[in-house]
Amino acid sequence: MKRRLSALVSTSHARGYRAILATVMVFLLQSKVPTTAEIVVLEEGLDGYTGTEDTTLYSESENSNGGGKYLFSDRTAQLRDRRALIRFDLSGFPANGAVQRATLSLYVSLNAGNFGNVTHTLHRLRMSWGEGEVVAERPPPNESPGGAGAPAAPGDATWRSNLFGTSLWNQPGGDYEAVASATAEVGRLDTLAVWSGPRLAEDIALWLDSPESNHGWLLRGEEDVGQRAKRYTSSENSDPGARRPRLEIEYAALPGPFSGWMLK
Ligand SMILES: [Ca+2]
Repeated sequence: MKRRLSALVSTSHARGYRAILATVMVFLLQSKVPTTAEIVVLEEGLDGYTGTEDTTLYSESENSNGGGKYLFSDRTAQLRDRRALIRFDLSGFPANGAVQRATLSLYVSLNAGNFGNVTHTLHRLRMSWGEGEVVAERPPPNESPGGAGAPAAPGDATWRSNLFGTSLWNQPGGDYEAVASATAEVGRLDTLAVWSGPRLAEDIALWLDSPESNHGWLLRGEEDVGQRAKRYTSSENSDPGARRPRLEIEYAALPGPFSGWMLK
């Protein structure tokens, strides 16, 4: 059964209830009382959800594209690297939820040379960053899809800055966990790229326990061969047929009076 976020749950309450939940879950599992599986779907604009932040880092400049309708990842034909950042606000997640599975899907709207089977990895970010309102796409006659970005505004994330004009990453290109949380073989134009696996679910569980550590993920390619860059639709995209970034979280929910939906 699918349910979607419709109200915020107090973080402090959530922590307290989660501790109780852990104890009760152990009891239920030992006593073989069935729990129900639920799925939360987070997608910008879906059922009023507005918690997605996403942008692109450009290796050759201090450009950004936080307000643009596309995200970019991997190496271009000019041997310039792009990395996408994406974060979902989880503050409305049910307090009775024990995360079992997480899946991120992104829609491929263009790829250089239309190469398929390009490996892109998601890495948990270790530092906060800013999504500004810069829009890099330009209409005709100087049309541009935004692949080179546009000059950053204060507070934007760029290749060197987590917050442009205020602070820098410790490592240019973003501070992230070296071990990938998930890997996907990304296909061609008009396909969905899907990341999942236990480490992705562990990231979600970590962020639910420590909301201040939720800086989202960095998406990068292998960056070893040119013309492998992919263009994905961002959370600002409203093109017909395109789909915004979607995070689905499957969790075990306690039945009866312990239901987190009662905490609204
Ligand atoms: Ca954005």
